[in-house]
Amino acid sequence: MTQQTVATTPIAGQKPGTSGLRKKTRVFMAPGYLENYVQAIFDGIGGVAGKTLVIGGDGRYFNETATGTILAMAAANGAARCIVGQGGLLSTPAASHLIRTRGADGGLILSASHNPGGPDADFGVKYNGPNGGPAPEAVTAAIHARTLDITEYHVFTGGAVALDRLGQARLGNMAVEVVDPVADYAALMEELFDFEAISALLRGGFRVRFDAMHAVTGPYAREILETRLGAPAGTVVNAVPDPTFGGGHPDPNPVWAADLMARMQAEDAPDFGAASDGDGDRNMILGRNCYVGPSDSLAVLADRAHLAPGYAGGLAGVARSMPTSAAADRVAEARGMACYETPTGWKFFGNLLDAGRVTLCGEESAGTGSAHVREKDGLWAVLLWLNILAVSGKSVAGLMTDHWARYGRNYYSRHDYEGVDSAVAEAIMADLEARLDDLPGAQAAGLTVARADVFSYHDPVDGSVATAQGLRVFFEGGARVVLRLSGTGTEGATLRLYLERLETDAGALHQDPQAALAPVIAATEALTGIAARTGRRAPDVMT
Ligand code: G16
Repeated sequence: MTQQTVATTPIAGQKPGTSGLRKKTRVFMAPGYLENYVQAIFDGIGGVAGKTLVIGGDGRYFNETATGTILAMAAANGAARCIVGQGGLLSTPAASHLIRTRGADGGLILSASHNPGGPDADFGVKYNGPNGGPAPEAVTAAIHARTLDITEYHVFTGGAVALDRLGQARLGNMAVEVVDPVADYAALMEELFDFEAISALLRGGFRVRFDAMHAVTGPYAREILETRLGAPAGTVVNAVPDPTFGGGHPDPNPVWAADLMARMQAEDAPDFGAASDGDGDRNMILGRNCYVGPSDSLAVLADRAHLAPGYAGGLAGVARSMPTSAAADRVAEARGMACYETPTGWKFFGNLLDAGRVTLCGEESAGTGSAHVREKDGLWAVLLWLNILAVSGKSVAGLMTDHWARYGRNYYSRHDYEGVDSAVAEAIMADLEARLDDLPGAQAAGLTVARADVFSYHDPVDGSVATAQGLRVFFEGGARVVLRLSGTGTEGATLRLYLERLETDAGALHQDPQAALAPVIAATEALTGIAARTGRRAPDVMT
C-alpha cells in the first residue's frame, strides 16, 4: 500500500467566516492536525480528483514540511497535477498569478501573513479558488462545515518530491512541477510597469530601501529591483527568507518596521522606502520624513495609476474596505469612476474584479492591489509608486502635498488593542451595538453623533449579503469611528478602532494625524470606555 486512510475527528477549530486557518505552529504540527484541515478543504471544495493545484507558502517555520504533507494528500486524493514553488516558496500574489496563468483549479497557500513565524509563533493555511483569489464566503462555509464532521483523511506514503529541484516529478499518479517562484511574477510586473522609466530613475541616483523583513518578498524584490531594474546591490535588505523572520514580526507598519521608519527620517535618508509582510501581499510606503498611510496610498494610486502602461487606459473603478478612509472615494468622484465599499477581507473584492467593475482595490490594513491578480500585492504597490514617481518627477512628500491640496486630507489612524480578554472585547462591542439606535444626537467629548449603524454588504455582482461587518459611528462635520474585532489574531481578541476626519482647510493639512484626530479619539473613549474596561492606557499599535 502506498496510500493510507487515517481516521480522524473534528479538530481544526476554524472560525466561521474566515478564509483560512491560523493557529500556533505547534498546533499545526500536532499529529494529524494539518492533515485534518487540508482534507476538510479538499472535501469542502468537492474533492480534488483530476484537479490541478498550486501550492506554496511564505517560508515560515514548518512551511516545507507542510508543503510535502499537502502534496502527499493531494496525490492520495487523486489530484492530477500540483505546481509548487521551489523550496515550497511562493508569495501570496505570485501564487494567485500562477493559479490564473496556469488555469489551475485553485491553490493552497501556507502562511500566517504578517504574524510572526517559528515553532512558538504562528502558522496558517488558506485555499484560493480558480480565479486566484481567497475563497468566497460560500466556499469557506463549506470548508468550515466539513471541519465539523470530518471522519478521515488520505495521505500518499510511497515517496516524496525533492522540493529544491526545479522540474517535473511524480508522486504516485500525480504530476508535480517544481517552479521558480519568482520568474512568472517578475514577467507580469514587466508587462504592467514602465521598467525603462523606473530603471532610469534608479540608475540616476534615486535611492530606494526595500525591507523584505526576512520574509518571502526578498527574492522577488532582489530579482526585480536589483537585477532587472538595476538598483544598487543592497537596495533590498533583510532579503533572505528566514523561518522565524529574523525573530521579528513581518508586519510592514511603523511599529514593526521601526528600523526602516528611523532610516527614512535620518539626514541621509533614501528617497523612497518600502516594506512588505510575511507572504508579500501587504506593503508600507515611505518617503523622506513622510509616511504614506495605506488609505492615502490607495487614493494616490487611484489618481495616478494611468501613468503606468498597465493602467494607461484608465481604471474601471476603485474599491476599498469599509474601515479604509474615504480618500479614494474623493478621487473616484472627481475622476468619474465607480467606487465600492466592501467589508474587511480581500475576498470581497473578487466579484468586483472578476466582473470588471473595478481595477484597483485597497484596505487600511496595508493591502493594495489590482485586477492583475486576485490578492493584494506588496511589491506591485511598490512598483506602481516607483512608476508614478519616475514619470511625475516628484518626491513622495511632494505627491502627498499635491494630493491633499487637490482633494483635502482624510486624517486617519487605526488603534489596535491586542491580546484583550475576549469576553471584555466582545462586551465592549455588544454594549455599543445595543446603543446604536439611541446615539444620533448624543454628545461625546464635544462631538455630536450624526448616525450609527452595523455595516452590512450587499454584493452587487452575486447578490450575497454579509452582515455584522463592524460598528460605525459618524459624527456631525464628517468624522467617524469604526469598531471591529480582528479576524486574524491567534491570542485573545484584538480590538481595532478606525478613526477618520476630513480636513479641507489648506492651512491645516500638515498636522500630526493623532493630534488632528484627538477629538474623535476622545469621543470614542467617551462612547466605549475602552481604557477603563481593558485597563490599557494606550493602544498597542497605532498606524
Ligand atoms: C487579512 C485579509 C485582509 C484583511 C485582514 C484583516 O489580511 O487578507 O484582506 O484586511 O486580514 O485583518 P483583521 O481581521 O485582523 O483586521 P492578511 O494580510 O492577514 O491576509
